[in-house]
Amino acid sequence: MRVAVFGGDGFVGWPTSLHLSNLGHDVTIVDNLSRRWVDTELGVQSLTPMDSIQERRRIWHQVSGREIGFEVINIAQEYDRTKQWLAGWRPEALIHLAEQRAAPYSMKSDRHKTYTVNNNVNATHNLLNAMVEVQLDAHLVHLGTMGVYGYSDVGATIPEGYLTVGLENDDGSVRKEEILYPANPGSVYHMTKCLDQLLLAFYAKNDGYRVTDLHQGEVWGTHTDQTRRHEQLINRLDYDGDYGTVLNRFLIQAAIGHPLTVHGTGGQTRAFIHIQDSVRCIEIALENPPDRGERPRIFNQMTETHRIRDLAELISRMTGAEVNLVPNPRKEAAENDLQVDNRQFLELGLDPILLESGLLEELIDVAGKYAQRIDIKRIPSTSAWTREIGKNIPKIVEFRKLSSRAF
Ligand code: USQ
Repeated sequence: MRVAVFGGDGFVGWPTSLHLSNLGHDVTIVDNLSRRWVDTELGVQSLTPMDSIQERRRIWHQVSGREIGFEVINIAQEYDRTKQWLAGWRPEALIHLAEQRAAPYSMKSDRHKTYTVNNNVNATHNLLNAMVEVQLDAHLVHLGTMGVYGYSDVGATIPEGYLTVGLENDDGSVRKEEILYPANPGSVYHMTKCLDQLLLAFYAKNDGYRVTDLHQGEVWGTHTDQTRRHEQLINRLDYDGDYGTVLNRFLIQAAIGHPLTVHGTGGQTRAFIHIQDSVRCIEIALENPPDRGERPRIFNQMTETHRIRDLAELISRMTGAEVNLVPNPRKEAAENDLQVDNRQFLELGLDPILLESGLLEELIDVAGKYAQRIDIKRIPSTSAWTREIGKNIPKIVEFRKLSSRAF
C-alpha cells in the first residue's frame, strides 16, 4: 500500500515509517523537520544521537534494501503544496502525526499556545480539506491522545471514543445515543487534539471519508525491532522538562543518578504503551479501516495504567534512585484513578509489552550509554500552567545529590 507518514521524522513517526516499510508498504515521509527546530529553540538535544532524515533513509536502504521517500512540506502552512503532493502521489493511506505533541511546550507562553493551535488544527484541517479537493479515496489514521478524555475521576471505565447516553424526549421517554466522549483537555496541546476530533467527525460525515483516531497514552521506550537494526537508525529520546515524558524521564534520571522528579504527590494516574506496541497498533489500524460513511473509528491506544508515584517507587527499587516530590507546574488533579477500555486492539491481535517485560533495563542502558549528552539543567519542568503556579516553580533547580555514577 502507498502510505504517507506525515510527521515521519518524530519520536513515533520514525519507527512507524520503518515498521510499515519493513512490512512491504511503499512509505513516504512528509515532514517540515519542525521537531529539530524546536530542539534548537530550546537548546536541548535528543539523548540519543540522531542523524539527518536523509542519512537515516540511506542507512535504512542499506540494511533493508527498501526505499522510504521524503518530502519537506509544512502541511499546516503550505496548503497548496500539500494538495499538489497528494494529487500527484495519491497515497492509499495517510498516517497523520504532524502535530506539536508536548503539553509543557504548548503552555510555555502565549506564542507557544498560538503556535500549537495554528500548527495542529490547521495541519489536520488542511489534510482533510485537500483529500476532498483532490478526490483522494484514502484512509486517514490520526494520532490523538488519551488526554482528550481528561483525568477526572468519574468512577467508570473510559470507552473507546463514544459514550452511550440516555436522552430524555419531550414525551418523557428515553432513547439511547452514542456521542463523542465529552472532551476535557488539560493543556493547550490536549485541547488541539479535542478540536481535531470534531474536524475528523465532520469530514467523515460530510464527505464519507474513512477516518481512524488513535487515542494514545504515554509512549515509553525508544527502540523497536527496526531501529535496533543499525546504530544510525536509533530513535530520538527526550529527557528535558518540555518534551521528555514521565516514564522515559524517570528511567533516564535513574541512569544518571538524578532524583526522580515526581510532580506534586505523584497521585496522577496515566495510561502507557511501549513504542513497539505503538507502531504495531498503527499497523493494525491501517489494516482495519472503517467503511465509507461510518463515523471515525476510535481506538484507545494504551496497554496499562499506572500512578506516577508507583512508577517512581518501582524504578527506585530497581536502581536505588532517590525520589523527589517537586512542586507541580501543571494545573491537574493531584490524585485520579483511571480505567480504560482497550479491547479493540486486543481483539485485533495486539499482544501487549508490559512494564515487566525487561525493557525498562534496556532504556536505562541506553541512557547510561549516552549520559554525557545530558544537560542536567534541562531536566526540571519549568513550564507553568498559570502565572500563579509559576511563582512556585523555580526556573533553575540545583540538584546537590547527583551520584558519582552520573559523569
Ligand atoms: N510528571 C511528573 N514528573 C515529570 C514529568 C511529568 O510527575 O518529571 C507528571 C505530570 O505532571 C503528569 C504526568 O506525569 O501528571 C504525565 O506527564 P508527561 O509529561 O509524561 O505527559 P503529557 O504531558 O501528558 O503528554 C504525553 C505526550 C503527549 C501524549 C500524552 C498522552 O507528550 O503527546 O498525548 O502523553 S496522555 O498522557 O495520555 O494524555
